[in-house]
Amino acid sequence: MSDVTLFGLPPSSYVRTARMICANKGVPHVLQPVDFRSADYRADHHPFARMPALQHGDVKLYEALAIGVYVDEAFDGPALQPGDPMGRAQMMQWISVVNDYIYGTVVGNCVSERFVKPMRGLEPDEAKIAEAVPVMAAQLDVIEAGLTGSYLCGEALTLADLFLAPVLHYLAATPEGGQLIPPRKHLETWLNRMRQTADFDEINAMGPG
Ligand SMILES: N[C@@H](CCC(=O)N[C@@H](CS)C(=O)NCC(=O)O)C(=O)O
Repeated sequence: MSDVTLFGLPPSSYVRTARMICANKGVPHVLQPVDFRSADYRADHHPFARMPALQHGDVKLYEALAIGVYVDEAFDGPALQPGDPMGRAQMMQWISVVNDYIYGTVVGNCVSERFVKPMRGLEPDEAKIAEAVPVMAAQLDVIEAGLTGSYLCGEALTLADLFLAPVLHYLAATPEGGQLIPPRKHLETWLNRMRQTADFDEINAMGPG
């Protein structure tokens, strides 16, 4: 039995990424809900007050990519990183794309407006969402063009897919995603393929987690 603990809240897409990495590696984990703004959490797990963080014995890590590389390399199971330099660089490129471009637009400007604000009793900012639509369309076009195989880096599932999937699964549940995703057939097929991966439905359940 593994003793991996992930710290975070279930709706967080980066927590979902870390959980999907564990699930697809075949590493059991416990999800420990946190008050990510608390002084204790900052001191013990994440000095930047974000989620996820990981603890495995004496190992403590934060940042989803660091967690993903650790879980992939410290445990037996299917490799979640390409073995060749170009493949690995391509995987890192996609992860940077998710972190630096996709997450901010899709989660920051659309998903948060559609799901998080209403949960707090606030109205979504329709102008902000409308402004994000063409930006998301252009970003999704890049992914659509890049999806020449079954996964972002060819025929094997990698960490890159596990960074992107929770974000686009959220987007798909918005009216904007309902318009933007279906015409992009490679992307839609990929997302449906990702929905078949280990524990996807449990980890990516909609609604307040
Ligand atoms: N660079 C971090 C980003 C993590 C992150 O932004 N997580 C979000 C949840 S999806 C968070 O902690 N948000 C809390 C906040 O923004 O205050 C990583 O890769 O782990």
